[in-house]
Amino acid sequence: MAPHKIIAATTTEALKLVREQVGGDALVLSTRDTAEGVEIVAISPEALAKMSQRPEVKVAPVLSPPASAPSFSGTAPEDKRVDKLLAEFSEVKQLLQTHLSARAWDDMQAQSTEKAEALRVLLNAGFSPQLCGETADQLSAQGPSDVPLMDRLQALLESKIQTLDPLSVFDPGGVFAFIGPTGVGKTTAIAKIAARCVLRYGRDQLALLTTDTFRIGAQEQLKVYAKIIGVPVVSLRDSEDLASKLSSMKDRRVILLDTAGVSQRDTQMLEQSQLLLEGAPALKRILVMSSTTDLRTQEDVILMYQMAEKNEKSRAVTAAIITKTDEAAQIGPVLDCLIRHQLPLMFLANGQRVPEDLSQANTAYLSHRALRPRMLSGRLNIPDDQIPVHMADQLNDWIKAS
Ligand SMILES: Nc1nc2c(ncn2[C@@H]2O[C@H](COP(=O)(O)OP(=O)(O)O)[C@@H](O)[C@H]2O)c(=O)[nH]1
Ligand SMILES: [Mg+2]
Repeated sequence: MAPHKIIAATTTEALKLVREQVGGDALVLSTRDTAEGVEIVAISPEALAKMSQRPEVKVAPVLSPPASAPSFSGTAPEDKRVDKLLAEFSEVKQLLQTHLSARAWDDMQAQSTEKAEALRVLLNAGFSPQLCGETADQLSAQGPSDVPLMDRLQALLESKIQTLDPLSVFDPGGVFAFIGPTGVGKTTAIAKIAARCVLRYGRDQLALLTTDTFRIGAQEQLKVYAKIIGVPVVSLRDSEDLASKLSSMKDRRVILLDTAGVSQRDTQMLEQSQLLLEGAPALKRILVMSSTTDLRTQEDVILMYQMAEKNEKSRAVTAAIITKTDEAAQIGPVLDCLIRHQLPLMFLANGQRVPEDLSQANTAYLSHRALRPRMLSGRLNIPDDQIPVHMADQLNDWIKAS
């Protein structure tokens, strides 16, 4: 159960051996260059836990121990010391991982300039380290090719975006709730889609509903659009209301439900999810995602919605809409979330005009634009020497693939 010392010609090989001999979750304790090659000392988490267990010392029963006798009873100061050690250990681990990542990056640049270039392009386009690592691996697995790198990357990205024909979504009919945080463009998207539904199914086959009773004026916005296209709008307040309103609209083929613009971290979001679950169990969810939202916030939104509606297949998101592609400098982050969560993309909204600025998802356009961010300043690009820091957590994946 002691730490393992492993020596190999390159860091990549040494880490491969660590993975094989100590396990995928091995903790690297030290690394250095030796005459025989790169030396890595690693330990498994189980062995570390065993080593850090406090010794069980049997103290002879004495009536009054001497004042200087050490205490082994697991006192609070002792616990603090262990916590401090663990915190220091995790800091050292982070440092080593970044250091190893830098070496793996050097190795990669030396061995496969295409793979390194692919990583550089994808990271600068705003994709997550996870997707960057995976896509660069796929590219290098294709082997040598005469096709330019950007074209190959574009094709790879394109193949990862799932799309859905809007007709297949709305033709069967039903209740469609548009969900997403404040200001992403839900109401505007509903207005654009409603105009298309009127043309396809007729005015008497469509109704608009809103749960957006939180903000003054929110319903007015929908009412204005509804008036223009000549369809009714109903406001909802509680779950009973929703169920009864829906049953009174059985003759309508498509019902578009506008939800309140609440933060994903607000309790109102949970209340609203509950209202939809109870009032319309068969409802389909359409997630509206703005391309101007940053990667972490977008991820947070998706995870919070998943938590609010957990464990029910029927509650999964049916389709996604990406809005504000006209405003975003880069669309990598929103595409990244779409791809990693396997959300089928239905529409793209590229402007404020109702009903014009809405088009069916075009994967070739999306991947082309994603790889060529419209940044005015190249100064925001990630410098080469910082790439390993961004990719440190992906280190294990690199080693696995190489
Ligand atoms: N530039 C741009 N603005 C949009 C787009 N979609 C919606 N908006 C604007 O974003 C703002 C918020 O839209 P709204 O539909 O009220 O968002 P909601 O809170 O999610 O319902 C409004 O000013 C819309 O005109 C789009 O695709 N591009
Ligand atoms: Mg709204």
